[in-house]
Amino acid sequence: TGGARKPLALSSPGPTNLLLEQHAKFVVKYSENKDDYEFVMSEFLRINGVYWSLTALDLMYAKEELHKEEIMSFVLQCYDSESGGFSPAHRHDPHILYTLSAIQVAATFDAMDRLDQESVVRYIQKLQNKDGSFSGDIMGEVDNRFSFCAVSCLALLKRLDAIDVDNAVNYICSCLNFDGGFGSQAGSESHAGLIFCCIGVLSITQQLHRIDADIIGHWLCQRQLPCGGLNGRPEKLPDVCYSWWVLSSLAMIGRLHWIDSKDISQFILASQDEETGGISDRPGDLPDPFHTLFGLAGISLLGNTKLKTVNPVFCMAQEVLDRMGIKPQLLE
Ligand code: GRG
Ligand code: ZN
Repeated sequence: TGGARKPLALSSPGPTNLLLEQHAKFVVKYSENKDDYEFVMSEFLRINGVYWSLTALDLMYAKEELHKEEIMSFVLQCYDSESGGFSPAHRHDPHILYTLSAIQVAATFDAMDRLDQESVVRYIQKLQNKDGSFSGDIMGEVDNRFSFCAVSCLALLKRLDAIDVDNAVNYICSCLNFDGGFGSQAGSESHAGLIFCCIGVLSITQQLHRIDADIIGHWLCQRQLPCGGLNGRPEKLPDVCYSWWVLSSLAMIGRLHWIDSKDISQFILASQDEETGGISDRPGDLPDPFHTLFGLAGISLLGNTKLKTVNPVFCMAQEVLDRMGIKPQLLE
């Protein structure tokens, strides 16, 4: 394939080593930049930004750089006791997306006992619809991302019994497309991010036999472009975050070795910012905590031993899941 690959190869090789210290500094600085106008607009103010930053640091063995008590008090400020859900920030509206981030942060800090677990479980339970799907909040929008969030929250809370799991899985399976992939709802176009969510639900619920791993594995491998990076669906640009959505999906179905790991590593490494630290969506763009986490998590999945092992389903350090005794299904 060498000849065909050249025109779209990486134009400049960029960094080729993993710049761990710079990334830890980048993430910590991001979280401390509180007076900056840009900070007000930035992700660390939102609870999902806290999850990205904390998990990135944890994978780099640098979680202690963040102040546990300060962060847990922010998490609890995001709690909406009326509904039982978490909002992105104090006095905003609760949503299942932010509820997952809150639980992931609490789990990583070994602080699950600070949550009002019964009320959180009830919040999630109420979001399940008759057909097994999940709404993201009281507005009612249905999306397989929300099924993933609901099922992972309940797995972390050890309360999967609170929902109709069979129905949740049946809904996911009803979204399977002819190309072997999944979209956001029944009939929607296949997308690597949604495939991650759907395979994630099947993995947590031990139902991976319901999909054809070969067909979906091929679709996922076709996301790799000549430059080494992966896109989320055909005809789209490569993006570092898809290294995570695709590689973790392949890892769950035991097909990670199907992809060219040298080329994808090189693409992620080339997306590092040598000056500021941090990883961006593709070489030459500005770094952010989201792509820094998913770039690092991808590199961890590919076996880099300078990072903690990441769990492909929860995108958290494997040792956190081990400590909690949570074991999603992974195909050989
Ligand atoms: C705990 C790791 C973890 C995740 C939480 C929210 C969530 C679960 C997963 C999100 C998965 C994801 C990235 C879905 C993508 C949704 C989507 C349809 C994006 C399309 O966006 P475009 O069109 O991007 O801007 P492309 O790259 O397709 O052009
Ligand atoms: Zn991205």
